[in-house]
Order: sequence, then structure tokens, then C-alpha cells
Amino acid sequence: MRCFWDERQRAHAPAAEFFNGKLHPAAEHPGRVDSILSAIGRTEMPQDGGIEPLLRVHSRDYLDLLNDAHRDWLAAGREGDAFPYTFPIVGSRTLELSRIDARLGQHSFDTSTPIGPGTWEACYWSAQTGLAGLSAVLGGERSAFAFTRPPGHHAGRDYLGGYSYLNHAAICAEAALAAGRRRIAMLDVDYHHGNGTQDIFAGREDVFFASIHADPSTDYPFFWGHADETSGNILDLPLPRGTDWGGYAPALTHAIDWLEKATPDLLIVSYGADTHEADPISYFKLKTSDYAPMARRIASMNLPTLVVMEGGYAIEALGANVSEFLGSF
Ligand code: SP5
Ligand code: ZN
Repeated sequence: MRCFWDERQRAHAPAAEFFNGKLHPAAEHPGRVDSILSAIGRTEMPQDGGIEPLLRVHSRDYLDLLNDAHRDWLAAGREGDAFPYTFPIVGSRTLELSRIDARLGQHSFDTSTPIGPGTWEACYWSAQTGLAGLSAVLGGERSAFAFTRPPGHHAGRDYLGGYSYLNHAAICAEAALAAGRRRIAMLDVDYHHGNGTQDIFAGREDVFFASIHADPSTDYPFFWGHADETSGNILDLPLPRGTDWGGYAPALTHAIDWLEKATPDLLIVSYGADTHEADPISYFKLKTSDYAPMARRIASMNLPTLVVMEGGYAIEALGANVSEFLGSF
């Protein structure tokens, strides 16, 4: 399978994230990169497709923030990565504020997604990597893997969160529609609910989003991904902590059957390896060998397929998990 990656994606290197009342070493760090690269072998570099495809999903204001937040942060006399600490709760009026803390809070939903000096560069090239994978598939490849990093599925039209800044899966779906594809199936198998992707596409008639993830009653992102959000073009299948392949497989079958009913002409998979038993921030019990039947079931949909990378933090097992998945396509 053709794989895409750009070295500039390493430029995002957050030191820490804040949860459970304290700073922790960032789980989404560049150490993930070599684990995956050494397992997948040769990669191709994307061309520069410019900002236009990003603007089909994200607001100009938000892209500006990603671009200049860290400069603004340093100009305000701060050091290290830029973090939000105050958030406008639902129902607050929209204000046009310029202070960096207000802008960060306005476009963030958590405190584990900091903006550093290389964040924009890494995110920009991560999006281009996604688009390069899409081009390969639109050009006739049966499937392609875009090693997008940092991840994307928690990012919405104008907000970041969950280590995600640009929603690559969404950017690729919009690009595929702009290129003439009619109906896009999106399957999210990261451990966490793809709240950003769901939010971007809810109510649409040309994009169908199915997500299998940890029950948000116990797991991040808490506020999205509950079973009763299933409606129209959205299917949410939360599973309890401790789920192994025996519990996972029926949900996957359900998601695939549901997506197939939409008669899509392209599939975009948000693949996260954080469903693995060794993942340090997650609680499913999938084994490396389980990614083979997972991939075979998805491949049996027999659709042109773009796989984009989301989470997965068990560095030792990460490369093997990714190559088990890709190798069984
Ligand atoms: C793309 C992706 O996988 N994002 C995940 C973001 C999760 N961030 C919240 C981390 C909270 C982890 N709490 C678990 C405690 C581990 N003992
Ligand atoms: Zn995840």
C-alpha cells in the first residue's frame, strides 16, 4: 500500500498536557513517528496543495489562530507551549477578543492540546499528507495510508482538542466531494469518539459517519459519542472499557453494514491504534493480531479507501499495530 508522510510533521513536539489536575508528559509526541515509520517502510512526500482544501472545513479565524498563537504567546511574555485556561461556556455571547488567552479559549475544548512553535507547520503538512493519500486513491489506488500526525478527528470547524488541530479525515472528505465523489463513508475506529468529524458533518446527506469508541460516560471526550447521538448520517457505537475483539467485532460489522446501506463511493478510515491492550491512556483489550481481521472486514467493503492515522500511544506496539492493520488490507 502506498504510504504518505512529511518530515515537517515532526515539528509539533508538545512537552506536556494537563488532565486529572496536573501536567503529564505529552502522550502525542514525536516518538510515535519512528515507531510507525520503521514498521511501514517507504513513504512518499506530499506536494503542497495550499490552504484552499483546509478552508473547506475550517474557519479562517481558526487557521489564523493556529498560525500565530505561539508567536502571540511569546509576545505576551509567556514561555513554552501555548495553553488555554478559560473557556466560553455554551450560551455565552460571541465576542471578538484579541488577547491570546481569550482566543485560545474560544477555539479549544480541552487543556491537552497545546500550540508550540512548530505546531502549525506540522499540522499543515499533516493535512497535505492526507490530501496526497487521497489523490492516490482518487487516481485509482485501491487504498492508501496517510500517516497524519498530529491526529485530527477531535478537531472541529473552529476548535482544537484531543491532540487534534486540523481534521484531516474531514478535509479529505470535502476534497473528495469537490473532486466529484458523491457519497463518502467515514469509519472511525480510534479508541476515542471522533467528535470533531461528527460535528463537522452532522446533518449532511453526502457524508456518513460511523464511530466505534469507548463509552464517553467513562472516557474522553465525555460530552460526545453517546449512543443516543445516533441519527440520520451519524452512527455512534460506544463500547465499555475492557472490550476485546469478541466484543468489538459485532460493533464493526454493525458499522460496516450501516455504512454500506448509504452506497458510498469512497471510504475514509480514521485509524487509531489506541484500542490496543497496551495503550497507556486507553482501556480496550485488542491485540496486535486483531488488527488483521479488523482490516479484512473493512477491506471487504470493496471501496476505494483512504486510511488516515489518529491516536495510538503504546510506542512499543505502535508500529506493529499499524503494519498489521495495513498489511491485511
Ligand atoms: C487522537 C486521540 O487519540 N486523542 C485522545 C485525547 C485524549 N486526551 C485526554 C487524556 C486523558 C487520559 N486519561 C487517562 C488516564 C490514564 N491513566
Ligand atoms: Zn484516540
